[in-house]
Amino acid sequence: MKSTRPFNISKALIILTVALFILLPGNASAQTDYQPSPENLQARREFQDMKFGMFIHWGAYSVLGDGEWVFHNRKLTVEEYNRLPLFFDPEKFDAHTWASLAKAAGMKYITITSRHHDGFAMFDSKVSDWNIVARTPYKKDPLKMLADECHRQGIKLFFYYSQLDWHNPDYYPRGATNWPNGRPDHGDWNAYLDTYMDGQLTELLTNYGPIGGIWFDGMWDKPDADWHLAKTYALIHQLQPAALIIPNHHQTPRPGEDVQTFERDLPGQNTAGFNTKYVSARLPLESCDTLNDNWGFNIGDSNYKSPAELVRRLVRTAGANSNLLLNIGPYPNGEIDPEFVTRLHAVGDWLSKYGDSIYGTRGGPLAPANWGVTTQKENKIYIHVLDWNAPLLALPPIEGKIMSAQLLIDGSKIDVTQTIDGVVLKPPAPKAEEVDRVVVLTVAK
Ligand code: FHN
Repeated sequence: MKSTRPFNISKALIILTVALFILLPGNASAQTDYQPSPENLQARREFQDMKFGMFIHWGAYSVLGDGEWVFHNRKLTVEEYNRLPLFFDPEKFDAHTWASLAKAAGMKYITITSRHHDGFAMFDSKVSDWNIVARTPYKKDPLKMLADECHRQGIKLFFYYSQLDWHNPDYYPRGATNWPNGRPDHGDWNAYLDTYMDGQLTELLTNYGPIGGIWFDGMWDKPDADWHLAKTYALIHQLQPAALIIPNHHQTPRPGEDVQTFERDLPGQNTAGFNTKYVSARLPLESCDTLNDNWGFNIGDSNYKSPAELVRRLVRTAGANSNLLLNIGPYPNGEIDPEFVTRLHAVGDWLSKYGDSIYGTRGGPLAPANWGVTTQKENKIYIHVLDWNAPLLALPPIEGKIMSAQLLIDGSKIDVTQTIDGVVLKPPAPKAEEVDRVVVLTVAK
């Protein structure tokens, strides 16, 4: 029906002003006119196909073996924390070993902290000498070595970048995690974003070859600040159009962002309490979690998840149409805890047999349930039976005629009945050591 209300000129002016403001660079509302390039759209699809990545939290903080928040948790001053890099000397770091471990685990990408909230750059930065090359006895750039090795081994490398900074005086006004650590009560916020942060991002996007993207974290420290997102996002997309912007701000995705990520949660569940329940139907999804309880190396944390838990987590994540980014915190000397290594190998062994039901798939036609989840690829539907002991499994209706049902592990035929009311499967009894009975349905298209 046509509106009979008179045209309200002042309302129109407000709308126009807001629209102009949003479109101006340097605004918090992100890259509103962003049209992902064809390379970016292709990179998003490839990202979804990869399904499993290695998250690495590693920095000067690893030396204290007390997690990546140690600067904040111990309420150290900047002067005190400045001593830490003096004895950070990761002489056992070997990029080949790290990338090979990711590969053996069946992981297709690595996301590593290029700098965490302590602001300490783990790369050769000319923007500030608060970095591993200038301040440590090691004097080398591990990210360069890792980038080169990842390129050699065909692993995509993403850089985690903390927008929150506990060290730089220009991170001012301070945010929710602020404590008096000796920084002056003034600072140049615009310089922090436009010169420091964008300067370092430019380095990361020009000195390390093609990278997978930037994984942002820390905006939640100052949720109402103007983060100049439009400017920063445009810079990244201009430097490397295929690079994906993955923001861990725990909010609804904004224009210019390429992946929606969730922390310690399956998309939409918000069991962690700080994630949004909104799940994008448009963007690839990712969920990150720790292999034990910590992100950065914590010497007192032996609460490792078992291989079966890890596999189930991966399967449930894929069933939720999402990638899993699984974290390890290497030792300060560059070695990786053998407990991580054995568990990652076990997941890799499982993937070498069941990978068809994970890689390249999307969430399947049935909603995740207690019994399990589904994934799908072309004309195959993978039924992941995770927790079901009865002889018959009754499922809701599945579209398309089911031509066959087979166990993925050995191709043996499974009895299947399909009616308009649903599908009934007769899977074999679970084996003691089996974490996931995968039944492959081939569906006529
Ligand atoms: O504070 C960080 C934390 O140290 C870690 O990096 C995780 C990884 O998702 N993100 C932040 C909390 O949201």
